[in-house]
Amino acid sequence: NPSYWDYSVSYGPHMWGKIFPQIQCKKFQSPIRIYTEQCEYDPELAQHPFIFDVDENCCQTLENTGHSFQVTGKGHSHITGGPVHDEYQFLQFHMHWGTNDLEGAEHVIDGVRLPGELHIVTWNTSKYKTPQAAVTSEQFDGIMVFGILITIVPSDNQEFNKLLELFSKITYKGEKINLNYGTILLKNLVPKDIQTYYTYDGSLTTPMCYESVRWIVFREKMGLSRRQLDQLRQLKCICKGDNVTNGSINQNFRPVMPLNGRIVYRSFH
Ligand code: B30
Ligand code: ZN
Repeated sequence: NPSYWDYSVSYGPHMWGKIFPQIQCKKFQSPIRIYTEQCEYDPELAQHPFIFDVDENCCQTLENTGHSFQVTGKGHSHITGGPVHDEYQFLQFHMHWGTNDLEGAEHVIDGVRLPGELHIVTWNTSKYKTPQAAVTSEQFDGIMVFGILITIVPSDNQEFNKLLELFSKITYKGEKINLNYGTILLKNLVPKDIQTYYTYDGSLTTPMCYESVRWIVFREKMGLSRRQLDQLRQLKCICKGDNVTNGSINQNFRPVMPLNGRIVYRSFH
């Protein structure tokens, strides 16, 4: 398959530009390195606080996409505030992690690479008719992705455990289940402080790497235990029955991309 990609040596991030020549020419890619001291403090951001008005019914399916797990939703959410003055709606969340605890996050902040990063993807319902139109718009207001970095803590994250308990049903690529009303509460995965963040214009971190993203990287992190991170590494990037020895998704992050003169703003002093 000429449009196949993954995170391996042959089909991974360093080959994406060869597999999809369009990606090679793009200049405003994600993820990036962020240095707090080099960011520009934008006092305007505090004038438009984020409001996450998300319904309990917002998370509807859980699937193994072959490159991560993904919880998808529909309707039932209104996300406003922040740098773009439009209304956004929850689309999906997924995560990136590594083979070990020293890697996995996509954004590197002040030189530190954390073991994982959760991405909450929302699309601009004020300007676009469909999520697809927003994702492929190549306009930085198309989608807003909220990045939440993961740190290791001694005890389990209880809300995240509800998700991990269902992983036995989505071990293989393509497996998908419906979530009962209220099984996963998006509200409980969002940090307490959503007003302290970094923000910049960038791209999807997976092919086709469309430059349609206003990134929001929260300063507050999410704690997961070592055991919980190990459970993520058990998910498989192969289909059930495929004759492959390992096939685990044990590394699904893209390396940092050049800033190319972009300014990263911060909402805090
Ligand atoms: S990320 O947050 O920058 N990692 C998409 C959204 C956010 C990110 C990456 C990708 C996205 O919407 N991709 C297009 C849709 N996908 C299907 C999917 O959502 O599961 C197509 C694909 O990539 O083959 Cu994976
Ligand atoms: Zn992502």
